[in-house]
Amino acid sequence: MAVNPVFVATWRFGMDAARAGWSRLAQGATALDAIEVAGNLTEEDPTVNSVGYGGLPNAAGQVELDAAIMNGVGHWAGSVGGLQRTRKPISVARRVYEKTPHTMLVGENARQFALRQGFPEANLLTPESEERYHEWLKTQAGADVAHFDLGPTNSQPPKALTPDDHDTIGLCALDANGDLAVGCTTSGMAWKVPGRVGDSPIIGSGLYVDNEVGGAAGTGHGDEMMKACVSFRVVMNMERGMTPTEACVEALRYLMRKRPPEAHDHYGAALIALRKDGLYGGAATYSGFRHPDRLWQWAVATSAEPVLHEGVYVTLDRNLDTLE
Ligand code: SD4
Repeated sequence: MAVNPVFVATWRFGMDAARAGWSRLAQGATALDAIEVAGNLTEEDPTVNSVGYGGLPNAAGQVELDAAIMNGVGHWAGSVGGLQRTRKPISVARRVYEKTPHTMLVGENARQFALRQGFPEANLLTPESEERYHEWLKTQAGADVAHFDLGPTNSQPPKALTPDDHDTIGLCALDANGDLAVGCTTSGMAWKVPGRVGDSPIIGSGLYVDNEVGGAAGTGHGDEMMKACVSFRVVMNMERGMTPTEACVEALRYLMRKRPPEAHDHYGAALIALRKDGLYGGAATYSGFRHPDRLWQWAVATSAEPVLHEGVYVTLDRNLDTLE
């Protein structure tokens, strides 16, 4: 029996991805293909400065991309970390699982793999992202930014997010066959320490899907989120019978419970989830994403025109649907 397709994407700019993904699903595309198309759309948009071409660089001025794709059918996953000078990283991630016996490739060797697969070498900096990098450099007072550690160490509270730090696109799709796929693609945190890989390409952290249960994807402070395998937890919560929203809320609370309060007062973490039956949901930490410049919004398409959702905002003991 044909299922009504659903496409869910993180953030307001995910509206375009949701529209493109859903339209593919409506034409009969698989969830996996719809995820790739929607991911590419965002990666190729130079105005989105946190994903793909036009993404903000690391402290050394290099754009390092993280991306992953996971197919519910066959439980396949492919992923790339720290990929430089290559456009469409989610497509490279798909090639990793389609063309190699492996799941994740990183750094220069991931780039060499992409070249061999026919992805041309590309400059990922736009004039705008380069200018913003030079503006940021001026604030660093001549430090050797390519070699120093930025901000507090792991044993201290995480650095509060700035608007530059967020906006990974996380994607969940349910196709007309009732199959699921998920994706995640990002340039990661702006001005990160060179070589840093975030949660987005880590299966179970940035994304996870179980074709019998549902899928999930995350955005926010990856160094926090990967400590709790949040996407895996969301899917396991749904398997135990929670709704997608309840599953996201519980996973965020788990992360907050595990980390000291001074840590979770500072970070933003947000999750989307899509269940096998088409029910969807999302949630974010109130402390990180309550700022008017950084509202937790996510796009859902169940028909040609997606709808923008906001919230649920979560503290350790309360759910707050919208800003107070
Ligand atoms: C990272 N999770 O690299 C990404 C960044 C992000 O919203 O999603 N920010 O940590």
